[in-house]
Amino acid sequence: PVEIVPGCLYWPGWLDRAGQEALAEELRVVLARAPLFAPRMPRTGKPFSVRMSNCGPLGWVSDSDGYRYQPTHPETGEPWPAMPDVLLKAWDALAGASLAPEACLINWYGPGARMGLHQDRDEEEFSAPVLSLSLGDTALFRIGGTARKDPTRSVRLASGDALLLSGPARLAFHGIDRILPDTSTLLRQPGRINLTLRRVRPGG
Ligand code: MD3
Ligand code: FE
Repeated sequence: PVEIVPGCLYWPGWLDRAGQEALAEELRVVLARAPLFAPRMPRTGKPFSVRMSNCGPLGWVSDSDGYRYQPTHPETGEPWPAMPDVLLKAWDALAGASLAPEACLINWYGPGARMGLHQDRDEEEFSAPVLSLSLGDTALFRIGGTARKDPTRSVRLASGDALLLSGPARLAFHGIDRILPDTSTLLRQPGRINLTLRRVRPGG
């Protein structure tokens, strides 16, 4: 892997085309049971441009009550579907000896969607890494340091790329500036899916 900033390891093309297609098919099954929802900003109620769902024991949601992890879908009330085995295998291969991931957040970016610079701090466990897998159109990803004003670097995240955030990068500011149109033929519609696998609660 390539180290983008300290603690941010990047594997371009970690999944080959067949692996990407297999994962996309697994996600169609997951999303049929846990449909994408439109999260809203806690204070303003403004919708995110990214749509979301989750799989695994816990899922990240955001509404007027705030950001949190919960075991059920905010609209169906059903438990999140199980994490596909290919995701657990990716975690085993890249996240080292960490305990199994508890949450996989599924972010769907349509052509105009973006995600502002932020830190991920809704977990109780920051010592475990976060693993990201990208599918579909390429994203312009930006990552800096633990202060918002720190300098940033940009990386194009393409379909099949993996990113592992640990140590000093776990609390780094990061975001998605834009999606580059017509950069992948994987998905049935223009856009991008990003998966983030995480531990949420401290483990034993
Ligand atoms: C750096 N997702 O879900 S993935 C998120 O492409 C999120 O959907 C973006 O930021 C996306 O919170 C970026 C790469 C990523 C994921 C988690 C991180 C970078 C990270 C956590 C800490 C630091
Ligand atoms: Fe994030």
